[in-house]
Amino acid sequence: MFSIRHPSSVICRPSSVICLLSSVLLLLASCKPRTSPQADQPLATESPAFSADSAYAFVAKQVSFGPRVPGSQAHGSCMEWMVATLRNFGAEVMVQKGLAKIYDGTVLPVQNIIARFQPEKVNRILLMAHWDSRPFADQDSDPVKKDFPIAGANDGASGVGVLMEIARQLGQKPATLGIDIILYDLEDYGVPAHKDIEWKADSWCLGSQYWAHNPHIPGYFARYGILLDMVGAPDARFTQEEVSRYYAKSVVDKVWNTAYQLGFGRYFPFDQTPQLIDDHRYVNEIIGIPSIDIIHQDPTTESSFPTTWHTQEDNMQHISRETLGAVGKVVLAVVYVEK
Ligand code: AHN
Ligand code: ZN
Repeated sequence: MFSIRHPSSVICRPSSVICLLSSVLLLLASCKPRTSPQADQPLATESPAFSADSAYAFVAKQVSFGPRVPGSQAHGSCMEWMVATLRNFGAEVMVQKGLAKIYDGTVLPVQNIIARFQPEKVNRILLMAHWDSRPFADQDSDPVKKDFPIAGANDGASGVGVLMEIARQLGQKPATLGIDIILYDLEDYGVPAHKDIEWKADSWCLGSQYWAHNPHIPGYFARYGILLDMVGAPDARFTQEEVSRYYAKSVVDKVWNTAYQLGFGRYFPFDQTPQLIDDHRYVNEIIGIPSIDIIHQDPTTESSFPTTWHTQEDNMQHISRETLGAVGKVVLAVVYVEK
């Protein structure tokens, strides 16, 4: 027989200070809040096959325009491509145009892309991502690189790429519910960290704030919303973020249990991570549609985001077909199970 020992007792001599420290760290790590999987989540039997290759190609296509910085030619060309492609997949597409004030007071146009499948249906699900890319690489370790815009392969393009592939599938085989896909502009124009300017929460997510105050249909509602943000890294871990848990716990449970049952538990651990500012926050707070964020948070980095976040390393070299596929298959399964 053997007894269960605390793991640190295996490797430690009790007198060592370092050892004590590492035991405390181990203990803390093992105490991080977790929920647990439920294996009775109903699974869609008729959910179509999500193509990870296709999603990857949609990410690469966006990046090929160059950084989609609001006001740039790449931004305009990418928008034309997204609108035409979504129309081609059978969606009813509109571009919501407005104005928003960025952190320094400059007023910029907002262009939110709204693609509706089966717009006549009353019961709807809202899927979201942001399509703009950050004008600065303010988290890059190289000061020379900070003033240049990022490729945003993960931060922006990955979420849009997965939603474009979902749109392609919805066009071929309609879901039972109506689906709205909103691609928000101006998510990533928040206060630059490398300038001496005070950080302001509301300087982010200007496109979603605009939409939440001016929905494309007065009184618009959906059963729930799912936001995809930074869903392309090879080592991505999608943890249960606090705003999502607070406003939409049942959606969090549904998505994480579906991932577990489809065998994607490695990407969707049942770990709880702190709140963050992202587009879902305004959809929850202003419109009241219970919405979650599927976002890669990394508790080991100072920013809490992946190491390529807001750096020049956020490029196609750090995009994984497998991760895009895991996210796409989970979201498709969730969408197609709804009646
Ligand atoms: C914060 O920086 C607190 N939130 C930003 C969320 C984000 C930026 N997602 C992508 N880029
Ligand atoms: Zn960003």
